Amino acid sequence: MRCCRPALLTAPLLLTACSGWQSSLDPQGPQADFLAGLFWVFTAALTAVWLLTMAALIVALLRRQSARTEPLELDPRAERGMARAVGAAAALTLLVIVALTVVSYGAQRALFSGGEAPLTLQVKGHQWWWEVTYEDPLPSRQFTTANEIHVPVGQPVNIKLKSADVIHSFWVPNLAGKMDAIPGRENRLVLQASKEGVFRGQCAEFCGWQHAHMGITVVAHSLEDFARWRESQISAAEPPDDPVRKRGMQIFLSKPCVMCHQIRGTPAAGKVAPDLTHIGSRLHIAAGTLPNGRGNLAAWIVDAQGIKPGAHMPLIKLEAEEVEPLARYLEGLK
Ligand code: HEC
Ligand SMILES: [Cu+2]
Repeated sequence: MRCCRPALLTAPLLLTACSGWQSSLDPQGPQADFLAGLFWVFTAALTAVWLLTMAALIVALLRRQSARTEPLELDPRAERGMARAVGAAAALTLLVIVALTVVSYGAQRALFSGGEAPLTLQVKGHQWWWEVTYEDPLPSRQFTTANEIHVPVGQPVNIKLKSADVIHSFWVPNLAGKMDAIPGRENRLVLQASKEGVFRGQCAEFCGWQHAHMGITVVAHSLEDFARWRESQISAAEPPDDPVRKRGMQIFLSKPCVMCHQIRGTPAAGKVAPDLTHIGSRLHIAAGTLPNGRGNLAAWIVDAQGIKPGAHMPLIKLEAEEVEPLARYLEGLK
């Protein structure tokens, strides 16, 4: 494990998995950098305050006198000294609070400043998956996908956050802070990846039974790879060429699947569930719950409720021999 801070700090960092998978202490973009910086400034300042307080407490305990004189005799010089010490401590407290407020305000401003981003996405939270639409001035180049966001490295990406049902919260810790997705409202978040990689995110607002299975994956590519990916997503699904997959497509189109799911290029045009046009190209299925692959696709189709109880995909009656062609068809939708 690569560690990013001095040795003294490695223990807490090991606990929070400092590098790699879903950690705000391993920032991989400017927005996450600001937030991690803020975290370390606060941690350092508050540690110093705590240590000073404890030191003062120890000194006070050591200097404690057992008996008071009766009647109480006050030494005016000592009293003045103590009043000064309390005054200085109060001033220092105020100073620390004001300084931390200013630092935090500065980081907020930096986070929300960014001008026009070249790429704008709409991300809509659903119980319990994410709908992602890539905006384009040309309607024919706009497309929708699910649970996986691809972004070009080194470019700010503007995200418009919405919700279809309850409050969700979009959080990809390595790239940016949290932002709520609220029904009837549009929130904005900017994120940017500094290097290529796959970053995991998570719904961060309890949104019902399968809240914990509402992951999101962000894949950052070089500009050329991103352009290639985008073109492939804009295109409709390739019609299957082998007999098994052809049969899989017929099965899909003859089942209630089409009421909920869309596969562009076929009559399936449902809008209430993840777009499956290029499902075969995604890394995971069911919002990060399972790695993508023919076996898991088959398992999901046969028993979505066993894998993700409460998910809004019902049990659909299939014959045993229908499962394999269906899974092959979906797997081939690259
Ligand atoms: C009543 C609507 C509905 C029907 C009918 C339906 N699904 Fe789904 N499906 C969903 C929802 C909602 C999800 C997202 C579940 C989640 O992740 O919480 C989903 C998820 C999926 C996924 C994973 C998608 C992804 O991006 O991870 C696949 C594959 C899938 N369904 C295939 C099918 C097939 C094949 C059928 C027909 C046999 C079918 N579905 C029928 C609603 C439906
Ligand atoms: Cu959620």
